[in-house]
Amino acid sequence: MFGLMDVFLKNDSVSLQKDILDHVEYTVARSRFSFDDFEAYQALSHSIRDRLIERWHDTHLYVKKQDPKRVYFLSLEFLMGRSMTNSVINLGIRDQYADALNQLGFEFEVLAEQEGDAALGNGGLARLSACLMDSLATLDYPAWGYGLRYQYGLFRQIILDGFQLEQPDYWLNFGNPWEIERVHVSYSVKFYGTVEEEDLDGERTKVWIPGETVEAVAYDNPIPGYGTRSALNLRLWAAKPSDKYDMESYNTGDYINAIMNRQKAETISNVLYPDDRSYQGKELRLKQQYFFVSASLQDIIRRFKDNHQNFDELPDKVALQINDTHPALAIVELMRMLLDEEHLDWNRAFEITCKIFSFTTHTVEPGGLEKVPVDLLGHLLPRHLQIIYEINYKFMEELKKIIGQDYDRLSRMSIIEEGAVKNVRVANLSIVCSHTVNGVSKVHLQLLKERVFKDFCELWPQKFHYKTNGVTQRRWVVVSNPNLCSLISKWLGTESWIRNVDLLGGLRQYATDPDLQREWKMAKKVNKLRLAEYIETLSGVKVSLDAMFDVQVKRIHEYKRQLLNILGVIHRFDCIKNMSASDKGKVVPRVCIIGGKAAPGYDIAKKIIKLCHAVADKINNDADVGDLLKLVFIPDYNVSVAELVIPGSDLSQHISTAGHEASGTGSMKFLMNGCLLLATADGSTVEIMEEVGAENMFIFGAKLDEIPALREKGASLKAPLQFARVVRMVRDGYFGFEDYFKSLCDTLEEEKDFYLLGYDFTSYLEAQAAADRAFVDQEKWTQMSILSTAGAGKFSSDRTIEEYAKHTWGIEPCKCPF
Ligand code: 26Y
Repeated sequence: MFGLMDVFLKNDSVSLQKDILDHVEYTVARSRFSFDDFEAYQALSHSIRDRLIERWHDTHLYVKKQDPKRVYFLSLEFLMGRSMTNSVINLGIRDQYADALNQLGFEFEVLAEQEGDAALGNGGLARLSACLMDSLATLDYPAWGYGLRYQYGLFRQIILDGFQLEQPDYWLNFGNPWEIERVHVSYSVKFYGTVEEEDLDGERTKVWIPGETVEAVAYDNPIPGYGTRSALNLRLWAAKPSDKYDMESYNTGDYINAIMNRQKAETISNVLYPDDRSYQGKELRLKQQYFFVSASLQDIIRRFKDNHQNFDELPDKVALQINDTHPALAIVELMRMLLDEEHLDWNRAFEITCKIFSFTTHTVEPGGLEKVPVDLLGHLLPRHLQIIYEINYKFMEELKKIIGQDYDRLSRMSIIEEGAVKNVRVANLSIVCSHTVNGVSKVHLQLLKERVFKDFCELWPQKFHYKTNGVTQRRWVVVSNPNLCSLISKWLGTESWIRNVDLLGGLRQYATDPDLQREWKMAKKVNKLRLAEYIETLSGVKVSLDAMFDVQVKRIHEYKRQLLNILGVIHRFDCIKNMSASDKGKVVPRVCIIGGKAAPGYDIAKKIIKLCHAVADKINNDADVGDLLKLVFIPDYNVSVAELVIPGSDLSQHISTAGHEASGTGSMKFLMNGCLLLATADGSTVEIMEEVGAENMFIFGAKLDEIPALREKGASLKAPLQFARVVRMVRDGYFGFEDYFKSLCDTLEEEKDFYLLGYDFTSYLEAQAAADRAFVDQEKWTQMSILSTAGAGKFSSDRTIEEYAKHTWGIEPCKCPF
């Protein structure tokens, strides 16, 4: 008889070597006596995947048997990055694999570099989804992620002559060993057509006769937890042509055209929209949204029906989390299924639905909320539009009873926006039909109350909460910063902080210890060296390791104010140029690093990228400046680039105009890695300040409550002379391209300076000067750096998930006992 332990895959070096070689021969189909790095990577990843699958099966069987309430995390975007290193670390078999590979003549790190990023998302929201999945798995929660398997992820950013060009990211070209294709897990998703009424047992029932049917096929991605055998599933849907309803077109004789039309179905999951703010009512985008929620809900309801018949039990077994409004059609789809397929009456269906959904918003701008033209929705999903109208009608009737005939307010709160083009307000739908609405930071909730969802917050104050975002310390320290990781474990005397990040606070007591300080600085140096080599390979710019590495990496947006950063760099350059030789000796050398993608249609953001390059060209080739100042743009910023850049930074900038960043999660990654923050009091930095103390950060800029008055003043707010001077340098063509930069400079004119760069410039320069002074005193700087890491505990996604689990989803851990 086998014991259970005997059937698990073995993790000793010899077994792993055999396993890898078997995959070389039988999976990759190369000779075990001759294979290159990429083939070794493929074989290695398949060997790791086998181990993932084992745990993933065990977790599923166990959870299925226990049948607890599960959370389903619906998101149109997941930025998973690479999987290999993260997987072996979470499985606890990194060293064993490194050993086995050494025996075979390969190096783990080298093979890890062969992997491309899974970039199925734009930015913050998408990376947050990935961090939350890691925490859900680590904390043994019964959870699933659902999303779309785009053929093309976020575009690759190429820089040509300083201009951004976009190239497709065909990430599946070389196969994806981390996913499992499930040809038998597929559902039909319907579009278009008409709604008819039918008699069913004497009752009138709506029947949707679709005009098009597309098949959704599941691709499963195991998500391993750290220090547990739990592995969750991230199920991504791909569109395939359906063969179920199409006999007609074949019989008409136009065989070739019939095939071509079927192929069109696949376009639904072809490409990720590269915009992370503005929403345009595009049919394909709406199709993507519905395609993904319909397949996910069919899957979820099928799973529920395996063990249950009574839909009143659904809220006890299912929590549906919608990540921003993008999956909001799930609400309407569930209503449709309960009404038209399960034949529940309206009130029962609606009550069940509202108990199941919770909604997190990542938006601060009322203008950034999703709207879908009624005509578009009605054409694509005729039955859903009827349901939306019905929900709205009932909501409006209820609302009138509460607030009376206040028509302005009624029209603001309506799910339907009236006007020349009628729209469905997706956020209003999400609020009305969710039991909880969460913001992503403390100030974000305040903004929701005062600005974004004011009317709703007044109506249902108990519905609105916030869960401060977090990031996973597994990816952002253990995987990306092994030096710091072992240092922390050594000084805390335990590795437990990897699962219980509050323990990082234990570093505080050693913040001034000279031994820790020395080791801390050394770890930073090693990471800076790695980053410096990367910069040199990419741009040919040699940078000094003694300089302060000052980094701003994130999507390019006017509100994030990369332009303020660049203007600050120009000012620094200008000062150095005008300095006496003796003053130059006092300058703290800086390497300013900027990276990030601009949405392809976002003209001003693209100009900011070009300006960065133009300024860099000038500065980096100026003999007077030398090593005192360098400016580098890191192209194609993504998760794996972040893993390299963040550990190697001394200072990082989070400088959005107050009131514009819902949270910001980059700041948390830098903080964990002991980088000091130069920041405005916006989004998550407000809470970071509470944890690490403002004295350990460089805070500047107008405060949230000052902004409206400042904007009111507009042109009468005189920008400081220093600001006018640097803007003039750009305008007058000091960096070339004056015609091209004209419209960018125009946004900085006093009456147009919406993001208040001029107003904040002086305090920005002061904060920068404070950072310089602190850097000179390396002992003090290192202490601040240690205290930053020590204060990062709150910003683990483990804490975020615990809060969601307890207060929003009502789920408990379900830990597989073996
Ligand atoms: C509708 C479509 C165009 C769209 C696509 C992506 C709209 C928005 C987005 C993404 C938004 C996003 O990433 N928001 C960011 O979410 C982070 C996680 O909560 C926050 O930290 C960050 O402040 C916020 O801008």
